[in-house]
Amino acid sequence: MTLTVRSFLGGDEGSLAEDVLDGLTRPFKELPPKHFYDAAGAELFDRICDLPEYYPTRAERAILEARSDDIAALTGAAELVALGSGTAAKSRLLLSALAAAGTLRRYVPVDMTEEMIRTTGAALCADYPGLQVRGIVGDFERHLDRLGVPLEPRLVAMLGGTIGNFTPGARRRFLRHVGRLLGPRGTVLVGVDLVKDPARIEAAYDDAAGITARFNRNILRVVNRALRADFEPEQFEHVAFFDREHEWIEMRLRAQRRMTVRIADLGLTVEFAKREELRTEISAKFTPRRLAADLAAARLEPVELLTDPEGLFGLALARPVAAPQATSTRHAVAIPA
Ligand code: AVI
Repeated sequence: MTLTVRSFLGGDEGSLAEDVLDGLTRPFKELPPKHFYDAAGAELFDRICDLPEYYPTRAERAILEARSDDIAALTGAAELVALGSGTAAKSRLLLSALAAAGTLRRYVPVDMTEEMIRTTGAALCADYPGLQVRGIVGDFERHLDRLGVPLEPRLVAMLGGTIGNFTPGARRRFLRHVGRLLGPRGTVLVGVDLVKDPARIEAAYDDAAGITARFNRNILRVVNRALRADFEPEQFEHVAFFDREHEWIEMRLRAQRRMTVRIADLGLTVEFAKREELRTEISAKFTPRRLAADLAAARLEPVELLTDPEGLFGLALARPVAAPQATSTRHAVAIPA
């Protein structure tokens, strides 16, 4: 069995402190969404994925179930890099297709949780004989350069719609960075939630059971625990709305009353006015045109945009601009230039 795991998280403890200092001392307060995901946040997110209102997970899975063989044929990948690999449930669909096509040699999961990488890595080694698993414990926003030399052709997958949680500039920079790591024959597969009826999108981020509201407030619990702060999460109301101009969902936490919050480890006191809002997440929704513009800005060219039958979600396959053409038209939606 060839499972190796390297961790790059050692000196990164400062990231939350820096983000809190930066984000809570601005006139419009903001915290980056990556801090939702402690153990409780990850569990709440898993529950979100099963909610009737939250369509992205099911739609993306439907695409992977229907089209992984096509993705394997188009990419011919020997190496699958999964950014934010989690339990590898979706990666398995790609791994099986690549194994069936006879090209699969290496799987590189990148995730913040070492235990998850070790457990899933061991299971994958058992299920896919001969597979090398090289786990990277890290934050893919900061540790992308640790992927090492590609085993070509490399396929980098960023599933789940996580790319939508980046601000537009960061999103393009990130895609450009990924593009540089692909090698000449590499491809990137990005999960993108598509623009649709705003009511449907808003329901997905404000479910009837209140799980997303708990997930949203959890970020305050993370700050309380890690930085000895005294936020009262229940005193913040969950807000989720679709911003039609930017075509993104915004999640915010709205103070129910005037509050003074002490963050002991930072020696910081933060004032909230009654009804003041703290932005905790944007989740961009894509049109084919916007996607094409982002890919072009990242020096990537579209190969295909695969969608589910309802057209809710897309998987965009792209390659570096200079790479030779791969073609397929089956069930494809053209991405306008
Ligand atoms: C992880 N990410 C793609 C999710 C999303 O839909 O933007 C996070 C999420 N936030 C609320 N619900 C789910």
